[in-house]
Amino acid sequence: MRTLTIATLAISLLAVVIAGVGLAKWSEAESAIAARQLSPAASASANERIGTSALGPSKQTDVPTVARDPSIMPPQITRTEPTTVEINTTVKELTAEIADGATYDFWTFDGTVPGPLHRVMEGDTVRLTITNPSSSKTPHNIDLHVVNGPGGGAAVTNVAPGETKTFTFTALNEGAYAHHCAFAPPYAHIAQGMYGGIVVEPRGGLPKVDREFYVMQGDWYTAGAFGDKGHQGFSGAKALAEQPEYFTLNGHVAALTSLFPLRANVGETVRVFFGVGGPNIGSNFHVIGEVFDRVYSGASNTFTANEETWYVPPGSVSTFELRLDEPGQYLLVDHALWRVAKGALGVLMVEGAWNPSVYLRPPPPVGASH
Ligand SMILES: [Cu+2]
Repeated sequence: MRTLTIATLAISLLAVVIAGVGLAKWSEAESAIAARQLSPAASASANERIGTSALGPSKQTDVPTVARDPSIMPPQITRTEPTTVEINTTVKELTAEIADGATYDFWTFDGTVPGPLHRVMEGDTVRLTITNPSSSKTPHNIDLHVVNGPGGGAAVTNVAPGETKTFTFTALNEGAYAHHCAFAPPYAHIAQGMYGGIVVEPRGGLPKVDREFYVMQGDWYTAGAFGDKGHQGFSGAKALAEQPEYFTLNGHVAALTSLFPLRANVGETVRVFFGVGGPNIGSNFHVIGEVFDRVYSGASNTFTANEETWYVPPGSVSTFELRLDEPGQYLLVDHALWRVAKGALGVLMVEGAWNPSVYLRPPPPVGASH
């Protein structure tokens, strides 16, 4: 599978800057990405705290990756009357690459990390059916943070391999919410990738936007070090110490850079549902070179206007809206920027005409050909 490394992306983006297309606040990302080039001695020193295991060869994969395309979205709600919505979700335990040349045993909802984004309206009755195929190795369930009731659904959805269960809830509260597997120990199931989002829109739906995206950050505790090739097992010691080797935006280190970069056009309004599966580490979500026009962690009418960086804790989804004013490449980062060196990076590619009234570029050097 062809994937650019983060360092390669950094170099290509730097070339874009030199070419004069421009990338605001580049130095922030550049310095964080440069951390990727730790000296062997520095890497060894960092690894000594928790330890790393030598890896066996990569396993045969069931799918190349579990990375989720952030542009695959359920349609926006336009109706005004509540209805009954059926949600069917199937557990899939899959071996796939978490980074180039490094395989991992994922547990997922419906084969991707995060699982699909579900979308209902305030007041809807939701009938959710979860299936755990007989090929699975372990039981699972689903806890949806939008549910009002013990366990958020987990208590009545325990499914052993080969079982299917259904429960019904009413979506009382507008907002965007996380869901996850809570089968004991829940932190282990989340650490394997079992999380996703559900949006409860107000009656009549959220304001129309030109594009929507769905992104969830996760932290990963692998036996080997970041970048090692081979099969990465799960390290409980690193998880307990909250020392992840990898961060991902959508289930693969390169998911939102080379696999599925976000794409939009100048003048468009964009809504990003950004969540954190965790299990341990929240995200300080920031888009380098843009200001969020509206951010809301709860109901849409509680929005904060004009925000730069917004903390999204583990087990939560917040909504970010922005209007795109200039073309270029905008990096999505966790602004605890060392995490970029471990994979907490995406890119939004924006095409269209330059608007010098918003961002005036310096003239090219004398003698330059352009
Ligand atoms: Cu599970």
